Amino acid sequence: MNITQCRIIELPKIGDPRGNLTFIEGGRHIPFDIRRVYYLYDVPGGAERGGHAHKGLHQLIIAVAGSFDIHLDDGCGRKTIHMNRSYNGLYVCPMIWREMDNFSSGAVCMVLASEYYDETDYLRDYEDFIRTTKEAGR
Ligand code: T46
Repeated sequence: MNITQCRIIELPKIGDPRGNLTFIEGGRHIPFDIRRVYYLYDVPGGAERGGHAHKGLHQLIIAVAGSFDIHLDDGCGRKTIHMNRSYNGLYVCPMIWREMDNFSSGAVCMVLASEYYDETDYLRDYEDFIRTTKEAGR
């Protein structure tokens, strides 16, 4: 899998004078079934999150409030995406190194994930990640 498969998915948005509503249905709006939801919040200014890849996890990352940057790296190419829309989700496929920074005050990063938490799914060392991508034939 490579970075070209990581893309912004525009989610349904129901506009209303009372406020907007966005919904997500697993397997329908996103290309996997949802097993886990988690979110980052109260992120201090200047903090960085991520700094790892997942071997098999599919994710949708959403800035439900505020904004932040995500830097993606598949071992061959890199791209940075600024997340600042509550109705946009960034689909991240397996074997993508990601780093997140530039969190605005009050930012909330919600992640929908295809699997339960499993530390053995993580590659937390960049050299290890590069070695694994090479072994996989890229
Ligand atoms: C990603 C970014 C956006 C759990 O116990 N359960 C969980 O579901 C998760 C995600 C984490 N944890 C524990 C494991 C660590 O002891 O919470 C601690 C911090 O987790 P992690 O280092 O994974 O946190 P981030 O913010 O660097 O990364 C997480 C996701 O792992 C990652 O896939 O894209 O959020």
